Amino acid sequence: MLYVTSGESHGRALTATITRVPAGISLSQELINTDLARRQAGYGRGGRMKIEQDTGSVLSGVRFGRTIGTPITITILNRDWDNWTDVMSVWGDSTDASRVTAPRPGHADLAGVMKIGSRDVRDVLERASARETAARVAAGAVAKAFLLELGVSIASYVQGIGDVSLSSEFDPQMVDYGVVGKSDVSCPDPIVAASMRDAIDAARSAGESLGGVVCVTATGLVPGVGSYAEADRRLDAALARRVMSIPAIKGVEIGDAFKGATLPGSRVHDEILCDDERGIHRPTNRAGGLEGGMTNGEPLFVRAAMKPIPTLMTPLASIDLDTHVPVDASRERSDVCAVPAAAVVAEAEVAFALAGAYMDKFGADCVSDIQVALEAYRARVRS
Ligand code: EPS
Repeated sequence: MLYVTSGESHGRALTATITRVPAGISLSQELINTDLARRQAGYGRGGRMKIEQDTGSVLSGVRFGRTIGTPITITILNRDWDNWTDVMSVWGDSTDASRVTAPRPGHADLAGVMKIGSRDVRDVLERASARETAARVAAGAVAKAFLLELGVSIASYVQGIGDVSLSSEFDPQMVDYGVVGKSDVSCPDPIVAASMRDAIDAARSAGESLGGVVCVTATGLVPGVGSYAEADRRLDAALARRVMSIPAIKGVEIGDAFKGATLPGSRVHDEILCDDERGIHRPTNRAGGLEGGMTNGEPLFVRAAMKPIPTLMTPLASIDLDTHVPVDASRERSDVCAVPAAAVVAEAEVAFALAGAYMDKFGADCVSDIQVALEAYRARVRS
């Protein structure tokens, strides 16, 4: 299952087209819109989220609530388009007044205008904006719905915002997603969540922005999805590539990778046990559910580090592209912190990585055939 998105941040609409979709996935408007609403929420979001109320309209590929094995196109109209029809006009000529000429350090602005030969940063920033991730989340709802048919659920929480973080001893297997769902910073610990909010308030007052760390989990996985044999089928590689493709994500970790790099092997690897009640099982899950490029049947844990948003209300130094004289980097309305939103986007990317790997192993055309293949595999592994 693959997707492609289109659309500019202040253009008319965003679209996602999802291809290689098996027939028979049960889908609902609610499934799509719930994740879109989760992506919009979160403490630290800016004024844009008060304007938008993202709704995914399905244009193709679904009939009577089920996929029919054809490409699915979903559109999300930008309500803010009404305020940008001049600056973002499809036809006519631009006016100098609408040009942006002071690239923001940390954004795609400078390398982008060099790359495409433009003298207007807006040609770049409109697409480099994380607004595009709304379309990814709509697409991700299809991948998640497919995985649900196979007993796989995906969730996420925020581990850290700025220098406020859950303790390094925090066990991700103990997360109560009920608490996470009620937290406006998506943090499972209410005391840490309060400190995260304080950190966001302080950043806002200082004209600053904050990044953080999110953790995505998938449960209900069978072992052996992915590959130890071929580099491009290793599931850890697919997960890292997909999660890394999210704007502002600068690092990806599977399980306790970075902590494990500092410890001896005996304190890193998860022992293999077996008893009558649980069958083969692991007393710990430091590997984060992946060994040898494959799922091992334990819950998957993927973490991602998000850099602070580059648009700063107290701007860093930049230059004017026309004159090369020093100026403040441009200020656009933006978020102080979008880490809770990034967690929802990361869920979508993890869902696509897993959906692709499941389809490689169990089939690609029809959900009920895939379920039969999965059950036969489960039975063989059990025996
Ligand atoms: C975003 C929409 C944008 C920003 C933000 C993400 O809306 P606007 O530019 O109109 O305020 O709030 O964009 C960025 C973080 C960025 O770096 O461009 C969204 O829908 O998520």
